[in-house]
Amino acid sequence: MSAPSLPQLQSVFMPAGEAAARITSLSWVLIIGAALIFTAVMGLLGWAICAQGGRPPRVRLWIAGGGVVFPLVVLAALLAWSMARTPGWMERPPPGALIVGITAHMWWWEVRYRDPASGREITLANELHLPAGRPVRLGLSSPDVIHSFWVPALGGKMDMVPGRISHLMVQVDQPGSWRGQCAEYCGEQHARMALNVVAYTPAGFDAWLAAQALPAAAPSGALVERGRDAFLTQRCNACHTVRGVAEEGRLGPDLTHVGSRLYLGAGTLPNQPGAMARWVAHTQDVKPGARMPSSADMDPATLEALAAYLEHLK
Ligand code: HEC
Ligand SMILES: [Cu+2]
Repeated sequence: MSAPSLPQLQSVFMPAGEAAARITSLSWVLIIGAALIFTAVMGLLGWAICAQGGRPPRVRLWIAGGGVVFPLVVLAALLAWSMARTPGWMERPPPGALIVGITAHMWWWEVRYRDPASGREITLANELHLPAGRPVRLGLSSPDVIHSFWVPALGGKMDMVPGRISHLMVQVDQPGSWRGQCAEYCGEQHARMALNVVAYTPAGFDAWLAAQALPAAAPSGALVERGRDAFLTQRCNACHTVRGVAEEGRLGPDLTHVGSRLYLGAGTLPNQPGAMARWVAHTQDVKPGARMPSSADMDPATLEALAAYLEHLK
């Protein structure tokens, strides 16, 4: 389970799996076909403009052929071809599929797994970790406004509508990492609502999941211990859960393993040294409107301890 690199690429033209590749080839057919038809229509238009005066020959044939028969044939062929290429396994998950729940919030993603050992729920934020070569069924929902799940390399895009659960099957062929983004305007920080996908080998995924299933790491050293106490005295637990420490907070991301996250704030800050303190003290400068208050007047010693504690939660 090597450390994943920060995913940058976000392109439908680099599909990560079979279903996505089908959508990409369909896109190419549409783009090239539309370009050819556009060129032909412009050519005809030029011809009509140049040949001023007089009726062109066989007007009815052009109108009926170009206006009715041609679009009917092209659209019917496209419909049949795209239906034939839509995988039949979209409706029912194949046996052995991994089930992952994703809830879109303003403006971050909550991602839930079941621990196969204990059956308990494992919750993380803004990252979707997958085993390569295994089908994954996503259950998608939203408690607030309409968001849209879109990781271009995985193909497909699915609206996340309040009060409804939608499903999407995804599968990647190889380990790697890709970037996704909320694709339905959802308010002030819609642009900072990124989702990163990381795929492992099957064994690497099992190791990752087992590590995520563990409760928060016990503090090692006085600074980190003070940081854990500050997490409680500063009432961070009103909104955040750290499994094994405080488990009631549900308004913000689960922080049990926040130290292992690639980014903070849904792609806003790379999770480098210093990022935790900056996020906590200056939340509203870093991500204005985010539903977490800044702690700008926290005393520096407490902030340092708190940041050390959060970084320690690998
Ligand atoms: C009113 C609820 C609330 C309180 C109180 C709160 N947070 Fe947050 N926190 C949030 C929300 C909501 C987010 C997600 C913001 C976003 O990305 O848009 C968040 C995000 C974070 C993140 C980034 C997590 C990630 O994976 O992106 C960290 C770290 C964090 N909070 C730490 C703290 C600490 C430390 C405190 C106490 C000083 C605290 N929070 C207090 C609601 C809260
Ligand atoms: Cu959104």
